[in-house]
Amino acid sequence: MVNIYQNILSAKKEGKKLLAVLIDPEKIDLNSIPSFFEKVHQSITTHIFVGGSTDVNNETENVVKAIKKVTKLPIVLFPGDVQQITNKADGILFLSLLSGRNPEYLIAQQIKAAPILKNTKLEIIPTGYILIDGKKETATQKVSNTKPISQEDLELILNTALAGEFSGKKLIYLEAGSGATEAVSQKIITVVRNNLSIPLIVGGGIRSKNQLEIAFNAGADLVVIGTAFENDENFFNELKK
Ligand code: 1GP
Repeated sequence: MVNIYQNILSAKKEGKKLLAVLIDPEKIDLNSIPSFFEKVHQSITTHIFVGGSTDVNNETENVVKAIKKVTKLPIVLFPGDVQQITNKADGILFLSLLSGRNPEYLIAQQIKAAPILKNTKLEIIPTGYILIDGKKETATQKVSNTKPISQEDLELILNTALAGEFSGKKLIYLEAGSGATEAVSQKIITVVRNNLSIPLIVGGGIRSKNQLEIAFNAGADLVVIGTAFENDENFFNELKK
């Protein structure tokens, strides 16, 4: 059995940086998965995240099954809502949208998910999810009907991350939103990292090796990249093992 969270903790302790490729079930073609994963396996990718703000065709389970056939990397659900839960994955980021004030995404979706998760063997990883302004209105914003925190409001970002840790979240995820024009700044990552004990995930708008290194060097333990790989699979060549 994979122990996703323990592996993240060990990597953090050893200073080994982790990269998750985010696969949006609405955007990937099932037939392209084997060739896509040939590239994934040649790269420094350590995790596969599957999810999106919406999944209107209920494709998540089929996509996870197809991925499972071609990889041994841990598959972690990153669901936009309760409909996207499938026991075919290895784990789930059990997200609370801490930056927002919409009870639906703070606790109501989680209550709906509870009886489903109780009957799965998914590793459940409580995650404080913090939406930060990436200078582009994102799907998460629209679906959750919440506002992101301004990148200028460092104090609110830090206090939100700390509140997450103090309420027992095992991970904090700083999210600029898929396709963000401005990724979470180096300064924000550094300040949050220096004050947090639990592992830190950063994602949204990272589309170059340089940006990835900036995020890692600033203190992100795990970086999530989706759009850059969707737009150009050659990006994997820049991230070879
Ligand atoms: C979005 O953080 C992820 O939820 C990844 O964002 O698609 O911009 O890489 P990108």
